[in-house]
Amino acid sequence: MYKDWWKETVVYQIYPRSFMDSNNDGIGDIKGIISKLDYLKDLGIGAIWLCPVFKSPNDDNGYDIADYEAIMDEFGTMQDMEILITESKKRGIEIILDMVFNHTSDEHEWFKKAKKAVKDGDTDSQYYNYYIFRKPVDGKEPNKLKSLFSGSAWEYMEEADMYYLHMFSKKQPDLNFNNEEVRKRVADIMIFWLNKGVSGFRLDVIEMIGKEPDNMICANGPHLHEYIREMNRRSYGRTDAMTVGECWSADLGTAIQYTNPENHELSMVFQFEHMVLDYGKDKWDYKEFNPVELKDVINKWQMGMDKGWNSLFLNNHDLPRIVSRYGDDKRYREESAKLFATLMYFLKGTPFIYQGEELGMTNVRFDSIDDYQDIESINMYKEKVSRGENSDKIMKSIYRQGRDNARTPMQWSTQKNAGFTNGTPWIKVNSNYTTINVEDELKRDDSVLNYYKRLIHLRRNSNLIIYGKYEPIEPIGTDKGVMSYRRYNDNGNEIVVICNMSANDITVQFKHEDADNMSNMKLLLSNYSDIDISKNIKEKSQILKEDIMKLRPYEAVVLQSEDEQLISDESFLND
Ligand code: TEU
Ligand code: CA
Repeated sequence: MYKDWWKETVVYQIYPRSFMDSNNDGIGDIKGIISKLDYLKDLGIGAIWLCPVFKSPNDDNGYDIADYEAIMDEFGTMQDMEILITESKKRGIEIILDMVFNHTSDEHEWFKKAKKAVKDGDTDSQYYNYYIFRKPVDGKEPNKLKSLFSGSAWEYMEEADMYYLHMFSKKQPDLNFNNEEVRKRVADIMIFWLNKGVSGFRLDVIEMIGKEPDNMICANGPHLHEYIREMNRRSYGRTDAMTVGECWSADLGTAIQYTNPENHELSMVFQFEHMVLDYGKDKWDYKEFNPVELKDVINKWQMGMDKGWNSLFLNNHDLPRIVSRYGDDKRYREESAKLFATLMYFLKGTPFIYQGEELGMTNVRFDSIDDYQDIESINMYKEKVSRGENSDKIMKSIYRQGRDNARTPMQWSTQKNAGFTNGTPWIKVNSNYTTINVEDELKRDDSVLNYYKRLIHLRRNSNLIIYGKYEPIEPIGTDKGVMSYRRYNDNGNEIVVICNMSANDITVQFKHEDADNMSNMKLLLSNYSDIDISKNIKEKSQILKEDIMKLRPYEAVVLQSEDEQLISDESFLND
């Protein structure tokens, strides 16, 4: 790979358990992914972020790793993994592995040995300090730290009269990164996978590895950046590998510290400021989404990340599907799915598309909590019901924000189980697979899937979109949920993106100089299929007099400067 290749690609995130099942056990697997590599090549992506495939008891669907250098039985074998890496590279697709180092599974060898050492008081054991054990205080938990999966973050070990820390499930004990031996083992694991040909890592909750639990510090600890720089030096920093760290609490300042190449830490981070706009007092307490807030947050990160590099995403395996969350999956499903893709993927940064997003897949509603699989939702449900809260209200919060919304099986066709498996799927398929699936959308020119193919193709063939400068275009009176911006370079090439992020018809009035500039531009892309780009090139790009443009619900309009030849012949669509 060449340096900074990851700035010029589009990444596709696969949640293996739900992507494609090749042996009819109802669980997605690596052979299933291999069988869909041509689909991904055709989509135009250049890298796969693969959620954890390592040996795991699946308490948290693979985010509880029992052996970082072995493949989970349900997903296949190390040979399957090696074939996936080779076959992906043949198609110009790099593999990015999801590494979970904040914690291991309690079934990891390290934890078994650590528990024994602690029980035996064997302080000479190298494993004694691999995890975070504390004595009870007044017969209780060492402090009030809470797990993100409900309840205390401390689990009592009767046999040793000790507690161990777990910021997630009790089967996910936190590693002690203050122990240099642990940091060395982690670096060795990344070297093992780099030697196998992977091209980078997504680093799970990396902001938590420097935690100081005795001072109630769980993220952004005092040694965090020191540990990341050390990790960089010892492993991936010696290669062109891409790294992206999951940092829920990152702000602009810390994101620049993580991603400024002069700091030798990470290539990118996933920050979540645009992904908590409908959180009330917490994730489960709903607050009405206000598109103006999304515009302001995106503008802040686009204008502010001058020294670093943004990741661009609205979906992942932990988040509800954006078309249901910020869009409208009833009246304007396809328009709003395409709208948010346009909004995000003409920005500056690396796009991360989550499996099924390219189809406009939606959230799901299962009748019973028993149909849900996600430990976060189930633990929350049990905790709140035990406190006497109304179960219907709790279920509504799971419908909105539950992680299983993103984990229903990929919808390939109208066949049984959406073509995902001939067995019984580990989680129910969303019943709308009969109308939302790859097979149908490949055939329809105006489908969400073909829109994504155009977007990805344009993006990967345009230095202007990848490296061009960014500037917001503030219409006059910007409180209506319209977001518009321009991308431009020094030789006058320019793209203008105008997005109505609402379900209403909107009349936008631009400042005269902006409207004047746009009126000389050509239409490049529209998410409404009644605008035939070739024939009505002037239609939308003619700003009506008085500098006004009318936008329909969730309408996106992309203009390009006269001399910019970004209009691609559409032949690639039928590759
Ligand atoms: O997620 C970290 C994390 O904090 C999220 O679980 C978040 O708290 C919650 O999902 C908000 O919706 C990472 C992984 O992405 C997630 O799948 C794992 O469950 C978690 O770490 C533990 O490894
Ligand atoms: Ca399987």
